[in-house]
Amino acid sequence: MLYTKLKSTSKQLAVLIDPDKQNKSSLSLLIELAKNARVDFFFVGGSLLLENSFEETIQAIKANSKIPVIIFPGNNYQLSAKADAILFLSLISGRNPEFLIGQHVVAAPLIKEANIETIPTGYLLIDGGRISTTSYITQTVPIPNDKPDIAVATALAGEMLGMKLIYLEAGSGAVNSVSAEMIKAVKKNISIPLIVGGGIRTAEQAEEICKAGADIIVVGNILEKEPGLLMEISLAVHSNNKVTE
Ligand code: 1GP
Repeated sequence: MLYTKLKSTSKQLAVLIDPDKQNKSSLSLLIELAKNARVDFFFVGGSLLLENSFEETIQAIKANSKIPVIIFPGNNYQLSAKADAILFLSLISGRNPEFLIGQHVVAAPLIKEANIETIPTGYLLIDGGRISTTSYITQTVPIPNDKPDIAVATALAGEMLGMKLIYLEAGSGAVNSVSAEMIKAVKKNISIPLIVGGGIRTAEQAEEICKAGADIIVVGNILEKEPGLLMEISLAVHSNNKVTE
């Protein structure tokens, strides 16, 4: 069960792969860098995919590494039996029924058929300083970044509804990542693992976000431009584990 690994007390790093943004050679390079940097998970998906390379991407990762692959779906088309698990995301910061339950109804029988681990995840979109693709596609308004109370109440409701993870998302390529203040407030109030992503570009940011209480850090966009940053970001995340390991 991957959920057991997701809820480990160690800080962990997930690399988000948007299949549209990778070609064969950039993907192989990223996989090798991820292995060297001891990345904990690959997340695969995107709010909007224009090319049909989702399955192929997962296959390439599975063929070349043992790092678990978790589907981070933008919609119910993003499904593959080759993945190890899927984040069954409900966009609980929004009020669009399609992304709260609609897509899930369509996907559920297909996920059952694919027989992969399903991890119910409360997905909260936080204002990252510009309109994100996720916000536009889902037609939902993000939680203002200076309103930690709204994030806390929403995350709590997610946990009370039985969700197993909370994901604070500033949006891919966000100008501002989720604030330390909001992360601290949410972490203090929930007892399930907290994932934070969107706009994390440096090791310092990753470290600050871990220290604020994130359990799993997600980095995507910057690695498409500067894959070489992966090692230092990974060291920053994993250095938080030294005392307990
Ligand atoms: C987006 O949280 C992820 O869904 C990662 O964001 O691409 O900005 O790293 P970036």
